[in-house]
Amino acid sequence: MFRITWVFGIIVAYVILLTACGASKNEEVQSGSGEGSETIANEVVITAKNWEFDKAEYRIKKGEAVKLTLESGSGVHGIAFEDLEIKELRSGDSKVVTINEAGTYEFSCNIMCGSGHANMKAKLIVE
Ligand SMILES: [Cu+2]
Repeated sequence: MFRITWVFGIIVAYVILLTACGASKNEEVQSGSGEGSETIANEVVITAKNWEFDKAEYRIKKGEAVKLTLESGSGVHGIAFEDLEIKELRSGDSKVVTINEAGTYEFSCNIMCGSGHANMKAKLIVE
């Protein structure tokens, strides 16, 4: 009998702990790539052309939903991030992302677009 009470006590404590953590974390985690339901605070338009991006650095705030759009100035390009889930964003594509960790995320063109392809790199700075 003592043992059952003890186990039950642990379960109750665990559930309370889970609920407490879940409530505070939820807001951050929820904002993934959902569309429509959340307000998009920011939009970042990355313009790719032969053979560079319009900026070397793009800045966003951590924890905020940002719509990333890739546009093409000339040529056919795409972008992929090394350290993010975004592995394929093509010209005309948009993706809503929320990055909760500050840092510098490098991306590069992921379509073999010609002689300057290897130079097509830029950074997304999350602060
Ligand atoms: Cu390329």
